Amino acid sequence: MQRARNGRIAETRHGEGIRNPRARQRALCIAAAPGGPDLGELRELLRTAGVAVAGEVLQRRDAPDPDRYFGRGKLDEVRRAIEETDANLVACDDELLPRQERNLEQALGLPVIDRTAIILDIFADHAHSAEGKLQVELAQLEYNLARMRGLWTHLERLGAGRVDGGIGTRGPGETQIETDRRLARNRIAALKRRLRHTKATRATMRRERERAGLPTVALAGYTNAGKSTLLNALTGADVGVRERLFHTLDPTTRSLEIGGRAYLLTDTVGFIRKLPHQLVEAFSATLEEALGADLIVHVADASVPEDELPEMLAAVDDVLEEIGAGDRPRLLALNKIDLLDDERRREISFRFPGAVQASGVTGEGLERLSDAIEARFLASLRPMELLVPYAEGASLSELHELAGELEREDTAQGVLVRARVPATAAQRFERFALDGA
Ligand SMILES: Nc1nc2c(ncn2[C@@H]2O[C@H](COP(=O)(O)OP(=O)(O)OP(=O)(O)O)[C@@H](O)[C@H]2O)c(=O)[nH]1
Ligand SMILES: [Mg+2]
Repeated sequence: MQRARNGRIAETRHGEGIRNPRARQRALCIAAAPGGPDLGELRELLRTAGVAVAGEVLQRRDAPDPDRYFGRGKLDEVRRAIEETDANLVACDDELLPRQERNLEQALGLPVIDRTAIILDIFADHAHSAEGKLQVELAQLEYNLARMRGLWTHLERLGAGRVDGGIGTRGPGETQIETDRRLARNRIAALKRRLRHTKATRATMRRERERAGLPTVALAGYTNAGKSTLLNALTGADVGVRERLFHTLDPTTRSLEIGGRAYLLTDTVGFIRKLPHQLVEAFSATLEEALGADLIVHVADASVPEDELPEMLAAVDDVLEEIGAGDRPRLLALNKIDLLDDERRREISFRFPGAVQASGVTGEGLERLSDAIEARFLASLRPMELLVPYAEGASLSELHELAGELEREDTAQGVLVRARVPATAAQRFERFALDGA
């Protein structure tokens, strides 16, 4: 398994997308959770990764077994299920500790993959841009590095436990792993350098956009909620839309006109429960930038089962918090309402009174969504009273662009201006503010 993983990394390094590397794999899904696990999402992840689902073994328990994920009795059940279903792979709904994964593989005699490995695989398959590929490779390497360390201590234990040939068995393996780890670390450092470089390029572009003074809006939300569909419907863009998870990895920005003012609308990568932290970290630069927007429209799929909606909303809130966008102004858009009957629509209006209900497919509610975006923006404008010296003509014309309508009066000291300025730009004009303004 370890070798297979390393092989996978070597392949992605050459930038070739691997089509359905797990095709013809038949997974037995396992999960343990206090409330009784629900495997719908794991099945969906596997389907996206091209793996067939052979069966499932679930256990209601407070916390997974620290060594083997399941207890011994449950493992017997898994063994029987593997025979019955002819599975050739075991897929776990949680991220496994390297130790748990190794012990499970030993106990079951089959490769074991965890939720994180599956999500990383999907991301590797869906990454198109140079930056996206770098980010995914970085996340995969970080994940694998932890596993190599696990394997290393395992070999050491194995060697130490054996009386004859202990040193002999330990030496080569350890050397190989040390070399692998060193290579992985070098590669991680190189990837981080290149990502820092792309981040700097993006920062320049961002400054240019800020100079243009356009308010920015980011679409964020659970994977498959319909963010790209909404971007397309609102701006006439043709971003790819598909019934699969993590279709979008790279942010796309398009302009959108509401009430005569241009806005920049950005589509972003989808989130999921238990999103691998390596991915959050690898994508944090792109996300930070997109989600530093004037407004985050949190897009949610209103057609999911009632009890899942709050969980999905919370998962998105958690990631936003984690990447430092928790305090951005937020607007909730409940998408796919075309799939709801009147009763359910009333229920969700009652539960989420501040949210906009919309459908990116039928176009229903899109005007309400645009109006809500505009209202949020107008409410965020800051009234300012400024005295701009005649020598600062550039600032004056910038103000005209940003604030649209403004009152101006020529005085001996300069131009006296009363304007409503976007909060993000207000700082640049503070030096002209009159006392008490
Ligand atoms: N019925 C219905 N389906 C929708 C609506 N919006 C999106 N969909 C469908 O939901 C699926 C996912 O849509 P996307 O726009 O790709 O979702 P996304 O949020 O961009 O997903 P990721 O990029 O994977 O995170 C597609 O099959 C869409 O056709 C909607 O308003 N109504
Ligand atoms: Mg998308």
